[in-house]
Amino acid sequence: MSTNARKLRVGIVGGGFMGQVHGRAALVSGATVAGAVGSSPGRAEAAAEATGAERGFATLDELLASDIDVVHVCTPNNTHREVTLKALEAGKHVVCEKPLATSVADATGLTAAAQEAGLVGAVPFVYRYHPMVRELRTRIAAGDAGTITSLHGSYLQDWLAGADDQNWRVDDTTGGPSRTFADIGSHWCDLTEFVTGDRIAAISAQLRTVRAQRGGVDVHTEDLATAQFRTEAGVVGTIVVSQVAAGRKNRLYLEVSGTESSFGFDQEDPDRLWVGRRDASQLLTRDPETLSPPAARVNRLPAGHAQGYQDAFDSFVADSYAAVLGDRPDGLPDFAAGARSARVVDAVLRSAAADSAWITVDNSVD
Ligand code: SOE
Repeated sequence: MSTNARKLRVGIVGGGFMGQVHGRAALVSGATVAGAVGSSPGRAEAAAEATGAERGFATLDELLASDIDVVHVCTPNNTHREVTLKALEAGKHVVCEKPLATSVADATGLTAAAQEAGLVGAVPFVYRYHPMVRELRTRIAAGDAGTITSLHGSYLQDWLAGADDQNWRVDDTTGGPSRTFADIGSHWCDLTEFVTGDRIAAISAQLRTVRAQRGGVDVHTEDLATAQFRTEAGVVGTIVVSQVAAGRKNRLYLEVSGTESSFGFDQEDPDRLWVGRRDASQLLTRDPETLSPPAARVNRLPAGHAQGYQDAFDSFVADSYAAVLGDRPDGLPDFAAGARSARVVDAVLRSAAADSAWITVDNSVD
């Protein structure tokens, strides 16, 4: 990964789980985490402690008035637009948690705002940064799959399986109109499009809310979704995403089937890539000696030293900072990727609302 020519100063907005992940990645990337903002002025110091920041700022405005280069937006989804716009207006580059915004119009608007301001906007579709994902992408680009015949997989979690499990993501006023698909289905779709270089063209989806109430409060967001889709190249696929699948913690699985080779990637076993062939299938392990150059570029540790989620996040943040410093790192998920994801999520919602009608995804924009 590229090293910073200059020490960037960054601020983190939000001190929850994701704020902490961003803070660690910023420190690993050599940046100074100059400040953090919490959910209220009284939470400023707690946010600073949680994210490893030098100090807490009572308000976003105070953070933006300081000499930071980059803002990490790790707040509930309904605030992404406002916080990101303010940061861009203050001339700061932005790393904004996904979903970039809760509507296509807002996500598109933020993409345009970053472009017009000449500032970097990055969205952490971090599974792109597992070396074995880059290996898969390289092999597909080289034609190793032959003709891709189908795409399938799932993204399953169980942290909202309980009747009273709660989180701000459950509430559509803070999380947005889609929960499970926008939160994790978005990762799966981004990853699939990233490794295949092919885009989802049309989708037919079903949503289910298994827990109609949580803690006595009505739930308006989906606990799970299933979808079938076809791509621009005419490949067919299916996906199941759920946050109520007991026993599955954060299991994203993607299988690409081809006439020559098939590939299977499991986010909970990210140092391996299954390569299926009719005669001799293989389980490739992450070994920098044998990785293709694009995969080796995001490799962090020697063979046999397990790499995982935080490492992928560290590589993503390192690339975001490299972009801030003028590089064009290959495969950095930018705001356009966030807006693209919003269009896919929107198609899922519209399909489900129309009894699983096929909805065309707007692919007229990049
Ligand atoms: C919660 O569902 C969550 O933290 C997501 O928001 C992340 O994007 C995913 O990587 C893990 O799960």
